[in-house]
Amino acid sequence: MRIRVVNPNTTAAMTALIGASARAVAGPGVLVEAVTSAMGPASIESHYDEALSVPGLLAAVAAGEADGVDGFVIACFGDPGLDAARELARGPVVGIAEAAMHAATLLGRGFSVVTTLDRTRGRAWDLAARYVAAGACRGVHACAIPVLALDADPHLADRVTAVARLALDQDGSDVIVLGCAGMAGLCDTVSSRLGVPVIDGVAAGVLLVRSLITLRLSTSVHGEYARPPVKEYAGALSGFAQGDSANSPVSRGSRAM
Ligand code: 2AL
Repeated sequence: MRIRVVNPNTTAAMTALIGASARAVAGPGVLVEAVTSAMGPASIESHYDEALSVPGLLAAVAAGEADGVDGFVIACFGDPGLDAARELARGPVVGIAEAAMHAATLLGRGFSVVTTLDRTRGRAWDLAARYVAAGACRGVHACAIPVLALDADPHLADRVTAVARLALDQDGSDVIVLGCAGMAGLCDTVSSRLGVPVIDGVAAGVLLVRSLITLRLSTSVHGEYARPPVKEYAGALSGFAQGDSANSPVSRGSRAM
């Protein structure tokens, strides 16, 4: 089984961290292919970044389709391009916020998210409103560290632990969700310090996709996630038009289910 984990920002060092977290849980018989988006922002921490990360993400999904991978994880906590990726891929596609928030609801009555910058909190709330029942997400807290500063911060685990401890107290939550793919290595440390489950969406996403593939389940093409209609795309995005597979960065595969 091949699972492609796409880092939709263009920072290869972060992809290496994401790949290590994914491989640590993938299990035997699962080949994890961690790839970096070829175009877009170096990190995703605004709505603008997120919007402009989507073409690169979709190109990476299309390349995975052409290579015959079995499923995808979108390894950014804003889950950029998730619905669009589902329209392109034959296999299941899961976002890391989606995977982590769903997992959190299986482990406690309420969870808190610990994310990077304050300005990314709104997106996390939007995703919680989409994915989980009202009240399940009890708080979203920022640790005020930019995405690309995470791996160089010698106090990262301390900072995330302190913010998570505050979140548990303030929100009355039972579970912590880490709100950035760049926090992937912190679960065990923060969990052992706080005594609550701490969820990394990269690991949760890989195992969720693995489960769906094992169950021979994939995205339904019955309704909204049917293939996008064929039409012209203009300008810099002309190569993204569906139906012209010859030169397209998002050429189609065929999906049975
Ligand atoms: C992220 C993430 O996971 N990757 C990225 O570039 N930005 N999330 C975040 N909350 O900052």
